[in-house]
Formats: sequence, structure tokens, C-alpha cells
Amino acid sequence: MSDEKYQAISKAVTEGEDIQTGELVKAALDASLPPLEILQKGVVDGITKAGELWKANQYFLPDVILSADAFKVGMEVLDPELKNTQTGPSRGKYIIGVVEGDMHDLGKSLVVALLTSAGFEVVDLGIDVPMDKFVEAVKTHQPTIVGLGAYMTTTMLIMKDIIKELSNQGLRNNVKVMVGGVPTSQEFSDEVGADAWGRDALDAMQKALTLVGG
Ligand code: B12
Repeated sequence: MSDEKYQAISKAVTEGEDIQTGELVKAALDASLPPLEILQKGVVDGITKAGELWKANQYFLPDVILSADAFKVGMEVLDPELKNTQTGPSRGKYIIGVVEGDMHDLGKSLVVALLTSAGFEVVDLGIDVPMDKFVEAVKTHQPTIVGLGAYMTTTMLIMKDIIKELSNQGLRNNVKVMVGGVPTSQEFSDEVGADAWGRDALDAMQKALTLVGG
């Protein structure tokens, strides 16, 4: 029964049916299905399938844009529920942003939602964030963790430069760095000198909690 609901959400996202996605997510919440499961098995599954169709040349860019819009509507409905699950004390400040030249924001938005639900005070710098803006934000906000997202092989290498610049400016010892995004891996994370890699939003949240000793 719940699997059917998740599949329907996933299909609506893949097909870019934004209004239907919102309605189905709301119905799943009304049926008391867990928000995190709705997210993973419904909304995220749907955009992943759109990505697979794109890779197989069965979807084109406009199709994926519609899927992304439906994904966002689903997230909007889920967001307050995810935040409601927040318990306990603040876990400290977490600055997050997508590196320069990269406009993908769905994965980051998911990470933001889960970090917030875990009690982090998240400062979201958005997409296409120049290196200087990351460095300035670390100086201004003095976060416990800074998270860098990159979703393309052409933008991921900038992460190394940002981490180097944090060191050059004497900021690296006071902040933990996490990296994430489709082309990244644990190996890549080690290579660029990050403190942790987040495979997905849940993993990112768990590793962030580990970094702050929680
Ligand atoms: C949706 C999508 C788009 C949408 C983006 C909409 C939006 N608002 O974000 C649109 C259609 C606009 C788009 C545009 C483009 N895209 Co695109 N896109 C995708 C697609 C299909 C899915 C990405 C996504 O949202 N996944 C769902 C989220 C939930 O997953 P995620 O991003 O992996 O995030 C999770 C983890 O990585 C992790 N995580 C994410 N961020 C962070 C951050 C931190 C700090 C941590 C710890 C963890 C973490 O947690 C997240 C949640 O679980 C991928 C294919 C794929 N396999 O990923 C291609 C893909 C990333 N795109 C690609 C390309 C080429 C492009 C374009 C250049 C296409 C074009 N010709 O214009 C443009 C780029 C524009 C730009 N400059 O950025 C390529 C990149 C190839 C490469 N070089 O590496 C991919 C891989 C598709 C492909 N197979 O070719 N894209």
C-alpha cells in the first residue's frame, strides 16, 4: 500500500507533474507515512529515474527541467515536516553552497532540509558560489562545518582550490569541510583534503553529527 504511494510520487516527479506531485506527497503525509521515506522512495527516486532516462537519450533537457520543478514542489510540501522532526539542542552553524559554475540545487536543498532537521543552523549560500564568497562566509559566520556541493566533473575540482584558500587564509584549522555531489566519492574527498564526504543527504547529516561529536 505504502509502496504504491511512493511509486506514484516517483512517477509524478519523473513525468514532471508538479501539481500532482504536491497532492500525492500531501496525501502520503496525511496517511502518516514517514517524511524521510516519502523523500527517498518517492521524490528522490523520481528525479533519479529522470536522470537515467536523460542518460539513455529518452529524455531531453526540458523534460529534466520539468522533473526538477516537480521535485521542488514535493520538497516544499515535505520541508516543514522534515523540520518538525527537529529535536534537541542546536548543533552549531553549517554553511553550505554549490561551487561556481554549477547550477544544480536539488541535492543541496535536500541536504539543507536534513541538516536543519538534525538541529544545525544552516546558512545556505545558494548555487554558483564564487570561492571568495565561501571564504568570506567562513570569516563572517565562523561555522563549525562548511559543505561544498558540485555535480559535474567540470566543477568538482574547484573544491580543492576552496579548501586550499581556507588554509592560505588561516581558516582551515577552525572549520570542518564536507564535500558532496554526484561525481564525488570518499576517495575524492580524501584527495582534496576534506574532513568528510556525504554520499546522500542522510549520510551527510550523520557524518555532520559525527564531526560535531553528536
Ligand atoms: C536534475 C538535473 C539537472 C537540472 C537541475 C535542476 C536543479 N534545479 O537543480 C537541470 C536540467 C537544470 C540540469 C542542468 C544541467 N546539467 Co544536470 N543533471 C540533473 C540530474 C538528472 C539529477 C541531479 C539531481 O538533482 N539529483 C538528485 C539529487 C537529490 O541527488 P544529488 O544531486 O546526487 O545529491 C545528493 C548527494 O550527491 C548528496 N549531496 C548533494 N550535495 C551535497 C553537498 C554536501 C556538502 C554533501 C555533504 C552532500 C551532498 O546528497 C544529495 C541528496 O541525497 C543529473 C544526473 C545525475 N545522475 O545526478 C544531471 C547531471 C548532473 N547534469 C549534467 C549536465 C551536463 C548538465 C548541464 C551542463 C546540461 C546542459 N547541456 O546544459 C546543465 C548544467 C548547468 C550548470 N551550469 O550547472 C551531467 C553532468 C556531467 C558531468 N560533466 O559530470 C549529469 C551527471 C547528467 C549526465 N549524466 O550527463 N541538470
